Amino acid sequence: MTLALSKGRIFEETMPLLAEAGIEVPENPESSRKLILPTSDPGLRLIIVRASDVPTYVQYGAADLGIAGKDVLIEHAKEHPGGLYQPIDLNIAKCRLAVAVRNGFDYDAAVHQGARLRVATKYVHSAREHFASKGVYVDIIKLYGSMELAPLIGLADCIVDLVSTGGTLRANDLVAVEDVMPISSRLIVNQAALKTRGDRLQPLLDAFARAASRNV
Ligand code: PRT
Ligand code: MG
Repeated sequence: MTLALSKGRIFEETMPLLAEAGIEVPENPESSRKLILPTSDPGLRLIIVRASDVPTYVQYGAADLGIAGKDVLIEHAKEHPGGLYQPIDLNIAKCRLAVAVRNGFDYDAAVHQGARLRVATKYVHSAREHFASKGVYVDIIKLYGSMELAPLIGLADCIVDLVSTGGTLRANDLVAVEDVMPISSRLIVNQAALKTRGDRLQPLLDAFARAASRNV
C-alpha cells in the first residue's frame, strides 16, 4: 500500500497517528530528501508530494491513500470530480479559510448586496462560492502564493487565504474580516483500491479512525 502526503505540517502531524497504529517511519523527508519512505510495516510505504498534488496521485491510483487539507480537496474536486473516497477527518493541520483586507478597509461597506469586489486567492472555487452565497459579484484573481501582497499594492480589495495564528496577516497590516470555513486534513482513498484491496486497506483505515477520534 502507498500513502501520499506532503512534508511539513501534514507529515509532522501524521506521524503520531501512524505511531498509534503501531507504524514507525525511520526517516524524515526534510533531512533525507527521499521521496519514497519505507515504514516499519512492510506492506506500507509513504510517498512525499506537493500538498496540492496529493489528490491527483490518489485519484489515478498511483497511491492507494493520501492525506490532504480540505482546502486542497475542495479545489481539486471542482476541477477533477470523482474517484476519491473521503472517509476520515483526521483533525490535523487545522486552520481556517478567511477573507482578509487591509487594515482600515471598510469591508462591510464594500460587500453590500450587488457590490463588485476584486478577490485574490489560490482557492478560487471556495472563494467564488462564498461570495455567491452573499450575493456579491467578484472578479477572482488566481495567485499561487504570497496572497498577502495583493491588497497592499492594489491588485485586489481582499484575499481569501488560510489563517492559523494570524501572525502572517498582522505582519502585513491585514485583518481577517470573515470566516469562509474551518479547515483540517482528511484521509482520502482511491475508490478502486478500496474495492479490490479493501481487505488490506480496511485495517489501516480503522487504525486512522481510532487515532483521529482521540485527536478531536
Ligand atoms: O508550502 P507549499 O507551497 O509547499 O505548499 P502548501 O502551502 O500547499 O503546503 P503546506 O504544507 O504549507 O500546507 C499543507 C496544508 O496544511 C494546507 O493545505 C492546509 O490544509 C494546512 N494548513 C494549516 C496550512 C496552515 N495551517 C497555514 N497556516 N497551510 C498553510 N498555512 C499558511 C497560510 O497560507 C498563510 O500563508 O500559513 C500562513 C498563515 O499562517 P499564520 O499562522 O501566520 O496565520
Ligand atoms: Mg505552505
